[in-house]
Amino acid sequence: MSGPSSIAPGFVPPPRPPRLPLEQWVERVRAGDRNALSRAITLMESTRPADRIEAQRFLDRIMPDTGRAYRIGLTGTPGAGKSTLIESWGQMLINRGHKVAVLAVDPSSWRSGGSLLGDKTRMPGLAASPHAYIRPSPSARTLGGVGAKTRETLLLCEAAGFDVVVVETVGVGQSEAVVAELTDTLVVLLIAGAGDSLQGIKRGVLELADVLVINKADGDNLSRARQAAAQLRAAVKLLHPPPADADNISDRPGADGVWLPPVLTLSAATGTGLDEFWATLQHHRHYLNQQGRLEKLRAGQAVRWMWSMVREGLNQYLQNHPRARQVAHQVEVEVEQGRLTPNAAATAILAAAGLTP
Ligand SMILES: Nc1nc2c(ncn2[C@@H]2O[C@H](COP(=O)(O)OP(=O)(O)OP(=O)(O)O)[C@@H](O)[C@H]2O)c(=O)[nH]1
Ligand SMILES: [Mg+2]
Repeated sequence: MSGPSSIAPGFVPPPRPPRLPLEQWVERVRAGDRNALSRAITLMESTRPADRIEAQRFLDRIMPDTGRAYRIGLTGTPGAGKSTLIESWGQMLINRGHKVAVLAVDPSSWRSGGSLLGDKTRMPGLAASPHAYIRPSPSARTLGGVGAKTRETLLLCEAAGFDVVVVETVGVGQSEAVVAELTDTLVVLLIAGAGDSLQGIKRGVLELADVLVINKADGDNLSRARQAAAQLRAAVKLLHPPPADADNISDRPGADGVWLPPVLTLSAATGTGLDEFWATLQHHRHYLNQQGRLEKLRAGQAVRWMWSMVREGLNQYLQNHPRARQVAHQVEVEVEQGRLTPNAAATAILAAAGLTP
C-alpha cells in the first residue's frame, strides 16, 4: 500500500531540469535511457494543451520503433498474487535475456487518485534490475482516460527496447476490458475459493481470458488448487464450444485453429509452474503469429482506440463549450424532474455546441 506522504512541511521540491529538444529526447528514449523514458511518460500524462501537442509529436516520432514487444495483460482479484508473480516471473524473463516493463491500469485511481498497483516495494528484485521498468498507473483521471495513457506508455517502453510489457490490473470494474484492449494475451490470475471455486470470477472475464492461472498451488493448498483448475477447465469448455465443422477437436489450445484457454496451476511464491506458464504464453504468442491473427487483433485495437479518442475529444469539446455547458445545466434539471426526455435534452446540448446533423 502506498502510505501517506512523508514529505516534511516546508519542503520545496527541486526545480525540474529543463527539457531536452524533442529530437534529442526521442534519441535518448530509443537508446533505453530510463530517465528520458520516465520524463516522456510524464509528458504523456500531462493535461496541459502545450504538452499534449508535444506528446503527440513525440509519439509520431517513436511510432516506427513500436509494436515489437509481447504485450501481456495480467488481471486478478486483490491478493491473488499478481505482484508476487510479476516479481518471480519478471526475474526469470530477465535471466533469459528479456527486458521487462510493468505498467498498471488502476481502476481505483480513476476516482481516488491513489495507486496501489505497480508498487515497487512488492517487487523489490525486479525494481532493482536495470533490465526492468516498473511504472505505477497515472494517479488521476487524465485526458483520454487511463487506458489511453497506458497505451502511450506502452508504446514508449517498446521504443525504449522493452520486449515484454506486462500490463497489470485488479479484476474489478471494467479494467480487464481496458487491459484486454491494450495487450495480445490476457492472463487471469485466480485462487481456489473456499466453496465454489469459480466464485469471484465474472463470466465476462472468463470470455476475455486467453490463459487462466490458479495461483498459490503450494503446501496445504495444492489439492484445492488442482480441484479448482479441473472445475475451471470444464467451465472454459462450456464457454468455448468447438466449432460445428471441427470433428476431432483436441484439448491442445490452438491445435485446430481454435484457442481453448488453458488452465494452469502455479505457485508464484515458490516458482513451481513458472516454466510451464511462460511456455504456455509463448504458445499463445505463436498461435497469434499464425494466419495474421496478431496483425488483425492489433489493427482492431488501433481502430477502437481511435474512436475512443474521438469520443474523448468530443467530451472535452462539449465541456469546454460555454453555451453547451449552459444548456446542459438547464436540461439536466428538466430531465431529472421528468419534464424533458433524455433524447430531447441530448439533442439540445449537441445543438448548442453546433453538433446536430
Ligand atoms: N502460499 C502462497 N502465497 C502467495 C503466493 N503468491 C502470493 N502469495 C501471498 O499472497 C499475498 C498477496 O500477494 P500479492 O502478490 O501482493 O497479491 P496482489 O494480487 O498483487 O495483490 P494486490 O496488489 O493487493 O491486488 C501475499 O501475502 C503473498 O505473499 C503463492 O504462490 N503461494
Ligand atoms: Mg499487487
